[in-house]
Amino acid sequence: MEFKGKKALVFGAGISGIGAAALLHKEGARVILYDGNASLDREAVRTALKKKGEGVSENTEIIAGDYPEALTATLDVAVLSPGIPTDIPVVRAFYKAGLPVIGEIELAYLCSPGAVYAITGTNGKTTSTTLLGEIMKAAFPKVDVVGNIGNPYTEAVLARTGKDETITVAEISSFQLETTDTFHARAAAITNITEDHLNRHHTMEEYIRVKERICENQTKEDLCVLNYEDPVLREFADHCPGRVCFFSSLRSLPEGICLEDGDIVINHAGEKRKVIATKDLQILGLHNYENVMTAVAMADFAGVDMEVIRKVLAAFPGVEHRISFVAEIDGVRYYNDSKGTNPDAAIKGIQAMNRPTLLIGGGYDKESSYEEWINCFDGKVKYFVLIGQTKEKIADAARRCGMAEEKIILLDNLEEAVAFCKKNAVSGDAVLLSPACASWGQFKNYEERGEYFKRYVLE
Ligand code: UMA
Repeated sequence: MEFKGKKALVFGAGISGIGAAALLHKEGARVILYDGNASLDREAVRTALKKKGEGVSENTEIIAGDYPEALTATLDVAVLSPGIPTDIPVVRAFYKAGLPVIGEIELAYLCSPGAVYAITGTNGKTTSTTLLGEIMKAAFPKVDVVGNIGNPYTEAVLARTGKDETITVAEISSFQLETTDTFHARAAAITNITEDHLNRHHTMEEYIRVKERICENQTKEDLCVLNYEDPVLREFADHCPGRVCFFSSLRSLPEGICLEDGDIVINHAGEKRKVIATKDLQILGLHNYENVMTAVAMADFAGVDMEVIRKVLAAFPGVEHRISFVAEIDGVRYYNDSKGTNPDAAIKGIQAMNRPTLLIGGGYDKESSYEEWINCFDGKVKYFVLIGQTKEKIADAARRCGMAEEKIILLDNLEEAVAFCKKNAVSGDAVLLSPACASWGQFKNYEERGEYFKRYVLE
């Protein structure tokens, strides 16, 4: 698709919309940036556009609030931000009028096709994408890590010039996959598919269908990495257009990447290659080993030397605030899982611990129940250190689950909690912040809580 001289509407004035507007300007299109929010901060949008390059703001007309229906007939293309559902009346009217509708990802891809390594899945996609990005950066001169991870693909393409050899590593959400068309991933991965975003996709079938679109346009020359333990994905392998590489954290696979006696290995054509021993990784937990397998399968396909892969894996501290290793002090390892903002996420946190653990929990009350989380402690929790609005509620749940009273420690704040842990942990223990609650009330967000935790640990 050629954009020069075209009149393009960009729907959504968030970070994707700003990137798309700037890229369309660079491609020679006239741009209208539309946002449904009538009280959109136009000044902030203008400032963001200005930062994207000369003439971007001047070339962009901004419309906010009700959509002027007569505009559609004058447009050549509409570009949707990920947050715009494709079934809202305005977008339905675009389709009805025969207007080409593409997403921000498709726009970026059209303007800079090339080697794309794309990862989707309900969970694990940010860690897998970050890790793959690190490996690729260690092996190739130009790599962009883009997409749902928080860095719009269009913005990365904006910085590219002429015939560009940059490799794109992309985290792609189901929202973004609704509006791809020619987007072609040289290697794609689906980490897992469980119930999520049903308010947008309406049914599980539709959510699965959209996720599987990441493999659209692939051929047998391309790689598709799938989780063998996910029944939906195992079935998808039968009609997936790419060459499938399965991974499993629960069994040995004769063909694929898997865990064998604590090692991550690749089995292919009767040959076994050891990637790394899980004890040499800093990130913990089966779900993280799956993230490692996803990234390794894709990097190996890209031809990255196993020594390079191994080196990056051993140094990878994880994604900030997700069971990430902070420091080892006097033989005690400290982990920050501030992103564990609900019991389900916190279950992953404690399951990832392989040492006696002093667990810091509690925070803002979202009216969750905590028994399932506590029942996963598996005898590992030496002290259960509780803070925040929910501390009494969690303590009661712990008592109901049979936890001994002397293990339950109620304190006022995170600083006191870390001080208690430092005083009472012994060499060989772990200290884990994994609150199972939101941070609000004591902190702005989970990032801030995680930053304070690190500061108190390192002080
Ligand atoms: N808007 C409308 N009408 C609507 C919906 C939104 O006009 O019906 C407008 C809003 O008023 C707002 C703008 O659209 O001004 C926001 O656009 P957006 O929601 O697409 O957000 P962006 O800031 O462009 O960020 C998007 C992704 N957001 C969503 O998918 C909701 C970011 O993923 C992504 O990092 C970014 O593009 C760069 O690619 C966030 C996310 O929550 C992190 N993703 C979901 C997830 O991970 O679960 C899918």
